[in-house]
Amino acid sequence: MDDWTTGRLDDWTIGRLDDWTTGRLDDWTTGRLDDWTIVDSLPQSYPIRSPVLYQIHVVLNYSISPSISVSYQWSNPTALRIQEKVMASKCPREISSEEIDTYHRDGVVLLESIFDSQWIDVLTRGLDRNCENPTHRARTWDRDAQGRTMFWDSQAWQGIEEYKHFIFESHAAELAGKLLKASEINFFFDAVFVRSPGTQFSTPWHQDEPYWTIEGYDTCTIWMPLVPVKKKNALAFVPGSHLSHQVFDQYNFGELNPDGKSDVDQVNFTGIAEESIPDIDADPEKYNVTSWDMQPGDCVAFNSRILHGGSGKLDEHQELKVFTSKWLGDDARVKFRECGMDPDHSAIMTEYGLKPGDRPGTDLYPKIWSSTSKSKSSSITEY
Ligand SMILES: O=C(O)CCC(=O)C(=O)O
Repeated sequence: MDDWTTGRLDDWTIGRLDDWTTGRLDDWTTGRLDDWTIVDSLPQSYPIRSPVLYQIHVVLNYSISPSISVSYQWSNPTALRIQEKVMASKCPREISSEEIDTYHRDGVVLLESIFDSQWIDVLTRGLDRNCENPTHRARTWDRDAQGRTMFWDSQAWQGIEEYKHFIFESHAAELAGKLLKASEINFFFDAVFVRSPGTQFSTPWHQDEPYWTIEGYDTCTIWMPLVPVKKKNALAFVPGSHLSHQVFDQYNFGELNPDGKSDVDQVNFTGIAEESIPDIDADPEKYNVTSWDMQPGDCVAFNSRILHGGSGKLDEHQELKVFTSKWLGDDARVKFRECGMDPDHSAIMTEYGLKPGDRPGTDLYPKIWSSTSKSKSSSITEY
């Protein structure tokens, strides 16, 4: 592979691969990648890891094998040596019918050890970059007298290659598809919740769907702690509450704005609410409040209609970094709400030609998985 001058690489990105185990790709004869080219050169700004060694992360989008992550090392631009690692997007096990039933009965299910450490590393690197380069939507939700913070950002995936990689190449969409028994799954958006050690801020109890620019039962959030979290600090749920049709007067998260950021999304449910949101913390047993001790690699998947909250109130040296991805199944449709939306996607949806009642799609809400196509988990070839 010394002659690295032809072919087509449609979509490649730079990433940090420090933790990756690599393997030599000596036999490049399968014909899978004979249709590629380098479409750009190594950016000057990319950090040089040694005087003669560069590493770049290339994502090959190829029709037979959906994506292969490759790290290249070279000592000069023409003599190219290739090392590769296929990023596992294989679901480590089947999602059982009991787990699917639990998801629909309770609105939430814990899936233990469902993402391997590589995905946690990818998302951790992405989260670090996201915190360094927040989007215009990002803000601190809470800052206390000791300077402890709770940071939130959302829909950062277009600028964070690691998030993109996870969204397109992990088995997250497949998980959502299996749980929702969907025929297809579109990505909705990502959101991160980052608490510095000891932060006492606790997420108010709420449902997600009433805030969203989407309406439908077929929704799934995958909540992934990137560090260990104890049951008492993890996101908690009221099982079964996703089946209630009560319209609650919910919290306006726009009020969480200690830095006085402008243009923050606001909601006001008072005009449409039938009742106040119950005081769940006052009687957790009554509501059968449920949460779990979780390790990186575990996730909870939950329906956007379920009452959830209560995460936080960390021990002194405990931090909490959470990556969430939101997925849309068959009945999800665009909805613009007069009470306000948070995060409010109505302007960007309109810009992309989406209107109320539409099935979300376009490059903004890409279709990632379908029950009829061979799933990524089985189509990746391990070299
Ligand atoms: O992690 C948290 O504190 C809040 C998460 C949440 O409410 C959500 O993902 O909808």
